[in-house]
Amino acid sequence: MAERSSFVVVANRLPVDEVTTPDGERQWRTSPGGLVTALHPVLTEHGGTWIGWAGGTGEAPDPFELEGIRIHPVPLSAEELERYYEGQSNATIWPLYHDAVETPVYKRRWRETYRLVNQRFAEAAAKVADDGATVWVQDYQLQLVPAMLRELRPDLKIGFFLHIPFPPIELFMQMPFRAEVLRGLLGSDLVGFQQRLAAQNFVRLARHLLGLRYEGQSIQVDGRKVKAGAFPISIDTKEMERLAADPKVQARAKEIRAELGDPKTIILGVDRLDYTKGIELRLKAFRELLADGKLKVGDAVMVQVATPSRERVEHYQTLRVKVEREVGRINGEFGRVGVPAVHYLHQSYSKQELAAMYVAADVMMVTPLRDGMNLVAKEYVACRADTGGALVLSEFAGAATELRQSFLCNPHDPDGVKDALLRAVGTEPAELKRRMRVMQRHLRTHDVAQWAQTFLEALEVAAEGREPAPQST
Ligand code: ADQ
Repeated sequence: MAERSSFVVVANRLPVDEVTTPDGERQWRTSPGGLVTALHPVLTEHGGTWIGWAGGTGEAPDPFELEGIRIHPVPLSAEELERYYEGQSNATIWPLYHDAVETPVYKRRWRETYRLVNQRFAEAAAKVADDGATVWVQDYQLQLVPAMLRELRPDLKIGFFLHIPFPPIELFMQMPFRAEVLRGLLGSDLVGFQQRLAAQNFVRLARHLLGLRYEGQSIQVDGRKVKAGAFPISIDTKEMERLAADPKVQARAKEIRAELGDPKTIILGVDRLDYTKGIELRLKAFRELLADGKLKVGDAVMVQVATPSRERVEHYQTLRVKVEREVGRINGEFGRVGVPAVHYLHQSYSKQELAAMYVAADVMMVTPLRDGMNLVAKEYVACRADTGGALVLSEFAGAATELRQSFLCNPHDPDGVKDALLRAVGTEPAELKRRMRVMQRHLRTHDVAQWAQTFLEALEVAAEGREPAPQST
């Protein structure tokens, strides 16, 4: 039998990409990402395994080792990908958990496949986990895994972290298999959320839906205690600061400014092309400020990077059309030959190029209607060492709890967004630097490594204290 691991991560995606080398050879390499960076030390120290989907459909590659991490691919068929991932995960749960800003779609066959795929992930984890191992399950695609895994392996310490918001009871109650999802999560010893409010929604829901007792953030389930808590995720702050200070990145930032015609103000948006991110309302605020004469083309330019995302899901196709229409409208009305008002880039970029954009931008607009955290806001702050710059940030992003020195706005109020953008543009550089420094200091101590460590320590405590809870009467 293959060696087993004392630490296992279970996530929808593996942190690897398959690439073709110059001599035409297919090779795996780790994909850059905060989660893998944060967990890499823990994984290598414990001979850890990462279980997830490798991309592609059909048979999965055999397990292999890469940079000290054991990689355990889980297969998905084309139909499973459509039903479990695009359907149940991204057309049902994603919109529902984001305040139903788009109408969730409910389909029985999607739920059935979600269950089946979650069972496959749970079985893979049960197979590779050593006696008493720690298993950390990630995100909304795998909410049934904790209970399925506990059923198979009651000896394990099981943690779950939800990267997206957890909705209030009234919304959660819409979901047809709501009790099953909740019981799935309650299979954990510790359930982590981005926000305290989300953890509160969760414990209240446990009482409302299943009649379970709770004390503080601790729920009593079948004679066990399940803890809920807030663990706001963060970025690799040092790495981001290092990138921003890199002379090549600095030079590229200057070049970007020059390419944009050296305007007074560069306003930047960087998001996955997702309807939760508030891209349209940001464009609208910019258009109205141009129409009001409060901003002028040439003085101010907007750059909107919209990373391609979930392109086969209908909500996303509609959004793309709407955003591109709005960009066209603004440029049509306000642009001049060779001087567009908005530069729209539907592309992926390297971390270096993104850092150069952050360094070049005077104002960063992060205006989601709802967002678990929003790492782009944190990345921008980390890149602005000593240079100031302004962050316009939605109150509905998890990051708003921490980044209090940003220009906060309510994205549902167009005038509020316009006002925050104008204040950001008009604030004195000294004041901007002061605000940025406070936020930077926070990110230096609250980085992604600290996030992972805090969660894993809390999981240890939660699982240690797994003495039978008093039976509820
Ligand atoms: P996302 O919704 O994907 O994450 P976010 O937190 O902003 O949102 O992370 C996006 C990441 O992708 C950032 O690291 C950013 O640099 C990168 N990125 C964006 N555009 C890119 C581009 N064009 N090219 C390359 N990279 C790009 C979900 C939740 C969030 C939560 C995170 C982490 O929705 O609320 O903060 O998980 O928990």
